[in-house]
Amino acid sequence: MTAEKSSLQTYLREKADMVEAGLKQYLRDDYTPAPLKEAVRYSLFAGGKRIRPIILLATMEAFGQECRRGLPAACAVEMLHTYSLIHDDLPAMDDDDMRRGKPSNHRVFGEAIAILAGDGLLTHAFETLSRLTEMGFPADQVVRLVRELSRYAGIRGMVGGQAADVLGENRRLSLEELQYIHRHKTGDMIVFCLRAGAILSNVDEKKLTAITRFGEQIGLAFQIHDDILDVVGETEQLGKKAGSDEAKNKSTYPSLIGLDQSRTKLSELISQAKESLGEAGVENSMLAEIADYIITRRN
Ligand code: GRG
Repeated sequence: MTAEKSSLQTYLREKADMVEAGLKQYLRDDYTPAPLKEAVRYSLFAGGKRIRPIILLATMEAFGQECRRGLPAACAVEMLHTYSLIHDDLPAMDDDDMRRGKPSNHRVFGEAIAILAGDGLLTHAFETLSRLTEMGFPADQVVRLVRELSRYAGIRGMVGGQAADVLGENRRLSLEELQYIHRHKTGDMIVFCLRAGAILSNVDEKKLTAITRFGEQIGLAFQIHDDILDVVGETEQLGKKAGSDEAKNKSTYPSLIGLDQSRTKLSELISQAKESLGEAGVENSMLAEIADYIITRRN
């Protein structure tokens, strides 16, 4: 069955299963102490959607590659993403008790082990990424991805966005400030996934630029939809407490421009994103369906 013919749900399930198996393979069990191991496994296998690694694999397929070869990069992204969720839930950050439908990591294992589980996943992500060499990718391509992941997850990327978010708490932000936070905190990891899939497919600069733009557009859309879900979603379905943005006095798209305008902005972003896909020459790939899924998902 080709990727185009399978339904989106089947496609997401198949790819999530591939990621699940890869995570087990690359995490391994050969480390101690046991509470650290349990805390790492608790969050990594707590039922995340795996949308970031799926985007990376789908990008490789869109550019005609055998996506399994990108599995080390896909798993590295999910490890890094899971670290960011564990740290985001800590009392010093968002102070959330629930994540992925379960008590958050520090509520089960305590703050010290939760911080270390996050640190461990962040570090292990780079060991996992380096395993691309075992898939036959040349060292210079792997080093390029190490640099890209450091850039998009680090101080110029996700961590920078998170810092701006923390510093902006309890203050009404301008739309520009909020967009900056969303672009970096959430968007940059999605941009990395698209760029990594494209780089591993050896695309030219023009296509890389177009696919990066697609990532920026769906990354912002992902977070705006997340803001909307926090207002209209149900705690049980979300797997975390609904209404927490308002309770924490956070600036969000709905709080700044209202629900209707937030939805309009979402549709605009997705149609622009599809134009970017066209410029990258992959408008008929699963990436187009994933863009639609991002703004219709319920959790
Ligand atoms: C503390 C050193 C240090 C760094 C902090 C915490 C952090 C770095 C960054 C936060 C990044 C963050 C939590 C962004 C929010 C992105 C978001 C919408 C997450 C939810 O992603 P989903 O919906 O969740 O893909 P699942 O559970 O499906 O994986």
